[in-house]
Amino acid sequence: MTMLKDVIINKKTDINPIWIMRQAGRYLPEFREIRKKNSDFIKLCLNQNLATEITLQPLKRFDLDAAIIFSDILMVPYGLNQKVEFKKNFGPLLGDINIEEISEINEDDFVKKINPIYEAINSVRNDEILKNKSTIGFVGAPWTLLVYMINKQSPKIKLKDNFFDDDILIRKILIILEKFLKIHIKNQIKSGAQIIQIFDSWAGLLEKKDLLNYIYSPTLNLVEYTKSLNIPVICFPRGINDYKTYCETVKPDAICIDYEVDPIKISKNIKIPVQGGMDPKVLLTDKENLKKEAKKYLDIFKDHPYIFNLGHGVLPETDPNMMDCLVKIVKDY
Ligand code: 1CP
Repeated sequence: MTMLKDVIINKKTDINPIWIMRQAGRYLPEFREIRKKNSDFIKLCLNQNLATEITLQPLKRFDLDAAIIFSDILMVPYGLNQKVEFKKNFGPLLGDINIEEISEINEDDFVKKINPIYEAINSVRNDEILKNKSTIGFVGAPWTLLVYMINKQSPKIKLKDNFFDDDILIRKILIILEKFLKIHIKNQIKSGAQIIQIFDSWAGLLEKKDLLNYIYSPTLNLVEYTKSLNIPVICFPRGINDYKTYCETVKPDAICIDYEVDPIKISKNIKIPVQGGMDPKVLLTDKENLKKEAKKYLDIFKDHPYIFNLGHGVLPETDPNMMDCLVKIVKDY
């Protein structure tokens, strides 16, 4: 059993595995080298050999305990025939939704369109470097995908004023997303993913009254489905505030926390294994501060099953030497 699974399933507290959200990506010069030559991000995600290579890049540098497959949550809207582009200095830009067209897509069309992702998972899983380490597959949570599909750009830029107006459209999309996210989860597992993480990066945008409809119940369905395939599932509802209710309602096997919540409160209130928390900006400071901040999390979760990670993705301006230092701090703890 890998360390990661041992923490999640057997609730081990004497080991602290580490992996980092967005560990494969923009802060690594070897990624930027490949990215420079591949201006179409979707095509890059669908290039089996390059996706495999990029996934393994951070593992060649650092003693991380898991690989997260190089792909994107927006590959699902892409598989559903919504236009998805990544524009430089802007982020994702999606096309209009044609609900009739999306409703007609079947499993075969969807799988065919994004099949190289599954092939990349398979080659990552079989790489020597992953012996005794975990391969993590992922999906975006239905709510976060809905945000991108309807808003058509990052809500960081602006969330449409009339976002919730077309209630019928929203309900139709959520049903379609549930079906195809399950297909995507199933195929990642079949190809070798040993753990699934569900990213709900925009969970913090909702008011409390809307959590049940948009977050709790659609995510619970995916969690139950993943568990039924005997694969542990980690949820990351960034900005949710009330992590306790989230865990009790959605029942993931482990919970990934963001950098705005108080880790002491989490360690007291939450019984399931915890992952993450440290502010990615700490990696932009100095080694002494990094040591202090990393130890803070390790100390707080000393008697709790805990997977080291950040409270959001590693920032592009991070010095890889700081990442190296972080991995060593966690391993030497
Ligand atoms: O070079 C580039 O410009 C591409 C940058 C990039 C990368 C490296 C994007 C565009 N996606 C990714 C990879 C990616 N995305 C991974 C790979 C595995 C890893 O190393 O972790 C994963 C897990 C994701 C997941 C993802 N994509 C999320 C959830 C996690 C999070 O950061 O909150 C989200 C919200 C996206 C959408 C997305 N993809 C890319 C961008 C720029 C964005 C938009 C983010 C925003 O709205 O600001």
